[in-house]
Amino acid sequence: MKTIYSEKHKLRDAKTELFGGQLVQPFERPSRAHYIHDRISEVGLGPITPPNEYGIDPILAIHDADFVQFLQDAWPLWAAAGMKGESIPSCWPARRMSTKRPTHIDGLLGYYALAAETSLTETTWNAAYASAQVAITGAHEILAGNNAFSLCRPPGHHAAIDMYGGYCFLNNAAIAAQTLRDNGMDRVAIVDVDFHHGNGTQDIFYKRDDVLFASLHGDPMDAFPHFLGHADEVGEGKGAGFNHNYPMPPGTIFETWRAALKDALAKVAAYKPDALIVSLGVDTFETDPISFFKLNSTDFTTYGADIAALNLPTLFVMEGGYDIAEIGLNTVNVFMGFEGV
Ligand code: SP5
Ligand code: ZN
Repeated sequence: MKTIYSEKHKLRDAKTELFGGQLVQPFERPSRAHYIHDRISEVGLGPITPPNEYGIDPILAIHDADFVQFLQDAWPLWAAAGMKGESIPSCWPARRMSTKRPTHIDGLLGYYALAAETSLTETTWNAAYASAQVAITGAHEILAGNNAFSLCRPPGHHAAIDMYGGYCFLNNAAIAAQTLRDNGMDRVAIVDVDFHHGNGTQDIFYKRDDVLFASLHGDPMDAFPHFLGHADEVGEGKGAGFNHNYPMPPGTIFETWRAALKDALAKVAAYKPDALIVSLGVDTFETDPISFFKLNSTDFTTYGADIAALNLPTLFVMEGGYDIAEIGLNTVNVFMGFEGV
């Protein structure tokens, strides 16, 4: 299987993440992609190639133009306001407050952020843009009849139509799905196996029946993003019945998780999509520092084979995973299972 990878991911290298009341080194850091890249080379999974340049239009097919402009303007505005650290939101339009879009950068950050842990930096936009190109290039591999892995970094599944956060800025998997739709595919399914609920992807496709979304994740009662991902969120309007959430409690073991995956895959099979996109986060691993599922390394191989059994054109898009020493092994194990090696 071919991997698409851009060196530009290194431009996303924030120094700060708000975690437990302290500013710590971000869990989502450049070495994540390096470990995955190295493991792919080590096992000889297939060629690793840079993305093509598809421009801004496929991004604007998913995200609001004012939001995309904000991602580019935020750092210059922050710096011009004389701020000393990285760009962190500190206030929000909470219940019964105005939804008018403010002009001051502090207001804009609260307007477009869904969480405070994700600092913006001078070159974050450049990395997010390159990550989206990696996803779009992967979608074009699917259109050409090949399965592929888009080694996206920064990740994307928390990014909504007009919101960033959860280490995500542009929704790479959603942009890839829309690329498939805009190039002749009628139905696309997205299965999100990252530990966290894919709130952004759900938001984007919630009222649509042409992209089915299923997410397995830590129950939002206990886990980020806390405010979306419940089982009763099933889609709206035309989209009713095309959104499937599988929230699971702390300590969930593979047997339970795999039963949920099989249920989700059965729904995908019944939908008869032209292609499958897997939002692949390996933060379900037992020693992930911010998550609470109990998958071990061989479980990733097992579920890779479960996904292959669908026999659909499949694009894997990288999302989370923060036990960095094991991220290469766990990610590539999914592909080993998928390819039956
Ligand atoms: C792409 C992705 O995996 N994003 C995850 C973003 C999670 N950010 C908030 C994490 C808050 C974690 N609190 C964990 C407490 C652990 N004891
Ligand atoms: Zn995650």
